[in-house]
Amino acid sequence: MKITGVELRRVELPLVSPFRTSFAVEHSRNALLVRVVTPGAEGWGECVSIDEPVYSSEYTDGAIDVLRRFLIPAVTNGDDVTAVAVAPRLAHIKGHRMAKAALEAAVLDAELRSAGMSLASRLGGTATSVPVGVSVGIKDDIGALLDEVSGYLESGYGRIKLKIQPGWDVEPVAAVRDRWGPRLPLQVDANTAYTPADLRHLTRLDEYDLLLIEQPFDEEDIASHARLRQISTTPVCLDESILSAAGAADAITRGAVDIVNIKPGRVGGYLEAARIHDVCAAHGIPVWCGGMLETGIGRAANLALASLPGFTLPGDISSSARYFHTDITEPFVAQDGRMTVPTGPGIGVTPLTDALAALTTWSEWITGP
Ligand code: SMG
Ligand code: MG
Repeated sequence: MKITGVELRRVELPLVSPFRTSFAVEHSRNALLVRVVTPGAEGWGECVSIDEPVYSSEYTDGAIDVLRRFLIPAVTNGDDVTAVAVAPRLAHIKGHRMAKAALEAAVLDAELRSAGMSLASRLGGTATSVPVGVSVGIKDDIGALLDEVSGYLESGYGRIKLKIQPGWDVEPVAAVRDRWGPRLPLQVDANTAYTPADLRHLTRLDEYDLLLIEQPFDEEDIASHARLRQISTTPVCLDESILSAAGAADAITRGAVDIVNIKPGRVGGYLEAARIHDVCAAHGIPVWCGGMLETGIGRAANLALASLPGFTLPGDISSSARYFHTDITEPFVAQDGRMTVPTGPGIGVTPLTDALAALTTWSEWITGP
């Protein structure tokens, strides 16, 4: 497959309410889309970086720069390209996994649309629908938190994830347990907000029977996650620390992880994400699909990934309406805590022309030499 050109496009989707984590408060999602044009089909990918390098070292202006100067030229140099060849072609560029993932996703989508095969089938997915949960940001007070959780439970989500940070951890967890009881599937995510000095404090969460605690410590601090596993009964899940299948194998070997959150953007693409799934399955480690407030483009592809058999825990794949007034694709809707996996060729969805045009803030068309 030859690539005629690649379009980078920024879209701005205002959030229905601010989303606060231990590292930022987001008011709108400035998503970066990659559209790969080939003679046979077009393909779409979404770069999950955010505006500032506060979740990881990547940020969207940086992703645009590295795509434009280094990544896109490596696939538009006139040679035939296949999706499996994208990562090896980009391997000489260090890091920038989110940017690489978006480009690979777009090439993969174009390839699959030409072949008439769905991404779910390509990755080895088996489920036709997957369990999904919702991620709840940090609130000003417990009352506001309970109101928001209550709304999500009424909408039918089957699992709640609370964002936590020092000063907002035991109290919100206790309040949610108190209100909805021990059977509500509940988990927490700290986005690296704790230090090794907090190890003992975090064991206070054990009495609330959480599904997991996600990434309490720095992404490079594998040792503290291993230590927490030794002193706590709450399963430890890694997000930011896992950047590759080799890294997942290493964390498992070092006894640092019970469960892995797989985000295709964080690990360099859907093909590497599927390899992490395989490594975890081989070690009996359950996985689930993380989220980065994706538009319908990224959400569709995440559903395909989550249809693989090792994805046994609900993904951070909520309805479009959880974040956006208007999505750029037909909206995704969770029903009874599940979402349907798209079956059409490629990712199975395409942006709606009018919505895309209305939300676009910038675009650039890049062709080969
Ligand atoms: O897409 O629902 C979603 C977001 C889920 O909490 C979520 N993601 O660390 O897992 C995580 C956070 C990162 C969000 S930063 C954009
Ligand atoms: Mg996380």
